[in-house]
Amino acid sequence: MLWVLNYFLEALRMGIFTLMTGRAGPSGYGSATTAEQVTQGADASGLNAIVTGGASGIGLETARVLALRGARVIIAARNMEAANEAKQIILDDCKAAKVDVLKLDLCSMKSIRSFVDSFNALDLQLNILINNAGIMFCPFQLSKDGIETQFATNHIGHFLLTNLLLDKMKLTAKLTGIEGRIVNLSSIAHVHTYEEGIRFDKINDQLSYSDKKAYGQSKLANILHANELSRRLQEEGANITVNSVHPGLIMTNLMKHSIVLMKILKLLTCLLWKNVPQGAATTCYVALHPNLKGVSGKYYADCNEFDPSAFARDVKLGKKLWDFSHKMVDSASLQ
Ligand SMILES: NC(=O)c1ccc[n+]([C@@H]2O[C@H](COP(=O)([O-])OP(=O)(O)OC[C@H]3O[C@@H](n4cnc5c(N)ncnc54)[C@H](OP(=O)(O)O)[C@@H]3O)[C@@H](O)[C@H]2O)c1
Ligand SMILES: *C1O[C@H](CO)[C@@H](O)[C@H](O)[C@H]1NC(C)=O
Ligand SMILES: *[C@@H]1O[C@H](CO)[C@@H](O)[C@H](O)[C@H]1NC(C)=O
Repeated sequence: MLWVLNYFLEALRMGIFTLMTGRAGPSGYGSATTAEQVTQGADASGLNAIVTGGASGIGLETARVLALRGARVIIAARNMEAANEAKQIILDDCKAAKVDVLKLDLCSMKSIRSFVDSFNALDLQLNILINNAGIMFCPFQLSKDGIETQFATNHIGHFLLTNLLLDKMKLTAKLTGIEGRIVNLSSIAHVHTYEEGIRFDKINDQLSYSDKKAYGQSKLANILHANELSRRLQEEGANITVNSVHPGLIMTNLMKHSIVLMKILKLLTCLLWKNVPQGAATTCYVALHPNLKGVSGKYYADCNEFDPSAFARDVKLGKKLWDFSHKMVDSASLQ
């Protein structure tokens, strides 16, 4: 149960009092802020956004609120039935919403490539990419490409997706003069990972696999990645920001692999939990708020900036992960 202690210590470091009371931080928003509140007055009309995992949980609420503010939203989901239901929920809430649904399985590089082909066929610009889909605490399993599934879904899948969409985002930012934004869903759980941060030589090692640490490792990878990409884009002078987010603790389908444990945990720590509209607030803040103009390579929770762990701030580790991920994608596409 070391993971519970680690999460708790991290919550303490981040200011557990603010979390429990919902008191606003320096940005004027806090843990009680909802996605609608944080985007009040924002005009996203004319913007196109992709939300991965937008068929449920925080992703669905994010998609709904972006659409409510006028954005055209593409829900990228592996379960098309759930995605179409999500689309209907959004339309019921706002008749004028512009929502499309496209199939994407982040656990399969083939699926990611065909998603990007379908998206390109729509001939749309792309302003916002929300890398939200994720899985947590699952038993050891290999993806279709032979990669441990939490690392494959949460990190490698989004790595490939982001890289394949990047040219389109750069071109959009150039043509429109509007800043592109990439938001990465990470987690407080990034503090509880393997001893070496990222286990480059043991990603697929079943014997020493820990479902909790593998999740933490993948969420650490999300931050490292966002930071490395942010550096690269700044170097190129591309008008695209990349930031990571911890959405808070929210009871969603994500908990399905450890539902009993999570329910007990929630009972004991109920004041630390948020509802879904609050859970989507930080994502929407980072995706739309004018405060974030030009801000890149940062980590947010409760709509305020925080320092992530030492591993997550390690530039060398970020570069190493970038090269490692590239090799992983290249070797999988040779098979
Ligand atoms: N809830 C929390 O307390 C919490 C805390 C920290 C971070 N987060 C992060 O927040 C994000 C959203 O989580 P959530 O709580 O909203 O959970 P959720 O309701 O389970 O949403 C995750 C979504 O990702 C999708 N997904 C999973 N694997 C996929 C794949 N291979 N291809 C395409 N889509 C896939 C799921 O689709 P299926 O239904 O088909 O599986 C689901 O729609 C995750 O990245 C999570 O790590 C959540
Ligand atoms: C976050 O961003 C990078 C792209 O820079 C991607 O490779 C990484 O896996 C993303 N992860 C998620 C889930 O947001
Ligand atoms: C980048 O985007 C911002 C915000 O949309 C805009 O104000 C700025 O002019 C853009 N810069 C360039 C170089 O296009």
